[in-house]
Amino acid sequence: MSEAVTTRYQVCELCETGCGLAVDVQGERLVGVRGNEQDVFSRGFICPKGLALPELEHDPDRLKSPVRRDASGAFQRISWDEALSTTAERLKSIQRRFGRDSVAVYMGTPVVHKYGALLMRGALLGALKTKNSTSAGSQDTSTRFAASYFLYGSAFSTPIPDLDRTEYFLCIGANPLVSNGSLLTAPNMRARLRALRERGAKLIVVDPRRTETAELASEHVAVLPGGDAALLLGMIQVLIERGQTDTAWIERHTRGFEALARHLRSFTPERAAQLSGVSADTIRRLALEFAQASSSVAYARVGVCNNAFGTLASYAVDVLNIVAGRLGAAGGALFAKPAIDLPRLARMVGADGYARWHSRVRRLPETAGDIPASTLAEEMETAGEGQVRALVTFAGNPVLSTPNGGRLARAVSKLEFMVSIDPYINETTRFADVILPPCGALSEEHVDLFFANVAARNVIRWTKPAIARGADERTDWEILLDLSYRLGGGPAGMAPVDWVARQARKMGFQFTPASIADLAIRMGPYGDRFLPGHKGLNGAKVRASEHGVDLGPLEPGIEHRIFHKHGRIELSPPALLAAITELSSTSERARTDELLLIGRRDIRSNNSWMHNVTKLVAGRDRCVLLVHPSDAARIGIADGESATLQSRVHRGEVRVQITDEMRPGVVSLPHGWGHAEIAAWQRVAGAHPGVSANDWTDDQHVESVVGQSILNGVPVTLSRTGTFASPSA
Ligand SMILES: Nc1nc2c(c(=O)[nH]1)N[C@H]1C(S)=C(S)[C@@H](COP(=O)(O)OP(=O)(O)OC[C@H]3O[C@@H](n4cnc5c(=O)[nH]c(N)nc54)[C@H](O)[C@@H]3O)O[C@H]1N2
Ligand SMILES: Nc1nc2c(c(=O)[nH]1)N[C@H]1C(S)=C(S)[C@@H](COP(=O)(O)OP(=O)(O)OC[C@H]3O[C@@H](n4cnc5c(=O)[nH]c(N)nc54)[C@H](O)[C@@H]3O)O[C@H]1N2
Ligand code: SF4
Ligand SMILES: [Mo]
Repeated sequence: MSEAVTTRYQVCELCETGCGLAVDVQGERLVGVRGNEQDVFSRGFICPKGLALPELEHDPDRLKSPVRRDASGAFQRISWDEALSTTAERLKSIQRRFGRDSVAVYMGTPVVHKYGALLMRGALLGALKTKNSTSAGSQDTSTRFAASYFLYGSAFSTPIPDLDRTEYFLCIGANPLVSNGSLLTAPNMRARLRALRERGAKLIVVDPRRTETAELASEHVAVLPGGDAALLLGMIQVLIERGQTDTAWIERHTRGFEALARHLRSFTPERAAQLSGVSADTIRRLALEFAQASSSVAYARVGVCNNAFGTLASYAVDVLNIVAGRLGAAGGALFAKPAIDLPRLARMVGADGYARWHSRVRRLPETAGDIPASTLAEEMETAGEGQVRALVTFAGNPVLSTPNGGRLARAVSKLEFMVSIDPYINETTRFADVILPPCGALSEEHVDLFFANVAARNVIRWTKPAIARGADERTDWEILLDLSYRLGGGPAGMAPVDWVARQARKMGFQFTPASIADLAIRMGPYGDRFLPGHKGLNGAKVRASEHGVDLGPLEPGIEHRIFHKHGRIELSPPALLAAITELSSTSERARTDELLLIGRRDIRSNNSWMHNVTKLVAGRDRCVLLVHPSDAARIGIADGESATLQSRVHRGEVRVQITDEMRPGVVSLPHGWGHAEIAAWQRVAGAHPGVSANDWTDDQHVESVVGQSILNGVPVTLSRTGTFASPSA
């Protein structure tokens, strides 16, 4: 007789949306995943990636135990104890000989999705104490972090659009219909954006490509890649000049407005038009519409964060909201009030800051604890004190996700030692000496942490593991903690606390993410503060609510997210006034045969790592270069042909798809492909290899405030294969 199917409730951690899942289990085997209709946050929504979770969990190519690379390059199974002790000894030995900075750390996106990993990442960093620590965040969010740090005094003060109430949504460099929303955790974007249009509100999409989101919009503005800062500053200047700013609000809540206004004088709509590729009339009209709508909000994401003026543009988005009186207002940009107060937690553990240290070779600044990922290869290749000799990657694939990935692969292959915490042998981890694979995400608890700070509704969920893990499987945080102890550290990453934790551990007490989360909830804005009989929240109460605890809609107000000692929003931070000056002296792009390369995401894909699931890669090839018909005609290439794409750092073949979705002069290639090298270890991905966009992006071309990689707006030339494109000056 077959066992009965039971349903358990979990949260999907594959993307920022965090949909509630109903997980059907037979015995301990996962048999199906559905959206959980009772989930207080997502109310049953689920996307194709969530539905593919069983295939992902059961993927036969996932590593189930630690492995070591032997002399022939093959991976051999080893025990946890051997893997962890080898790793700790090698890392310690390298740091003893070459100093702390000789070990670099790269952490990828999944770290931010998992509360245990996020709370324990500090343990590893505290044990290693290297300044060469970087993450995927330095590829997509450092600019946003810096803008918030300057404006509000915390990198983690992140306003989000009040989508469900706004009358005017200016969506810039984001494609929420495909990404499901980023720094905007709101399930079911399609329904939300449709509802927005149906109630008569306007949706304006600013993007060099007519995206899936733009198809739903009232208006699509095809900006030039990298042109957003100029466009936004031009709009702000129009509002100042026309007296359309909210003077009373500005006076009460901000400082530095006069200095900003002086700096913006030269940003007339005509000047902004030259730099943004959007006409002066459109800039004027958008600005006035924005100010005159009964409510409005501007929001920007990856297309803006990782372009040439990413910090300035991220700051300008908020300044536009601020001068129009939209920050902290219903239908404008609101701050969440999560049960675990992320900005305060980040300050406590030292994760918040800017330029507290710099990279060795190029002197690029740290932002929120990360130096830019684009420094990795040069730090490995450049001899001298502090040269990187070893690498730890944790849930990342920098060879495919960071600029000039080919250079990074060559540098990584020459390291003295490398360890990766990852379930897959991927384009990066294939160089690791040791790989430590975690159990599947559904075998871990979930607590809403990072993304609750940018969620469209205040909720907290604490779910139990939906499926049991194998006896020899470990969670990410257990791996991090064990390794940290072996390196001489502990769970906090702070010497005195770690010393106490080590003593407590000898007596059998284990510091866990759960105990930290419980503490953070109890001391948070809804917490019981450890008072007996108090109605507030604690970990046990949250855990007892299977479908989550609803804490209500976002509320107007900004006070809880201003961390400057003076208590006001800083509108004139020197670094940003300097960036305005830098932008205003930029010259208009000369007309050449040069094209600008931008990225693209796909609903069934997630960066580089879900291409080993058949149903997520089936169908037509998605790793194609989108080219406007006028560019294709000029170059002489036909739809479906292969052509040669060349940048400063790379020349290679791509398959072309001709479409008028693109702004002329701009081409688009998705990142995260290029799996030919790993066909032996990821059989499905290897059969759908594609090419890696980051072979063409440039590690030496970075944004000026935080040094974030410029992954959107990379100069390239395209030519018929066999003909030679002369590189543009
Ligand atoms: N050209 C270009 N490049 C880009 C971008 C772009 O738009 N254009 N986007 C950038 C952005 S936004 C990002 S975030 C980065 C992403 O960069 P990365 O984070 O480096 O890349 P991912 O492909 O997300 O890699 C995730 C890795 O984590 C592993 N993994 C999955 N789940 C778990 C888990 O539970 N535990 C552990 N330990 N490992 C796990 C996967 O196997 C995979 O190897 O790429 C950036 N690169
Ligand atoms: N299905 C799916 N979902 C994902 C991911 C995924 O890979 N697949 N990745 C996840 C991750 S790590 C992140 S960070 C988020 C990203 O979430 P989003 O930012 O919403 O997603 P992108 O598709 O990168 O959107 C960037 C848009 O910017 C446009 N763009 C490029 N350059 C410029 C420019 O200079 N100016 C302007 N205005 N626009 C520009 C691009 O055409 C693109 O449409 O998505 C997350 N969700
Ligand atoms: S949108 Fe899809 S991938 Fe993202 S959390 Fe929801 S189900 Fe998971
Ligand atoms: Mo990202």
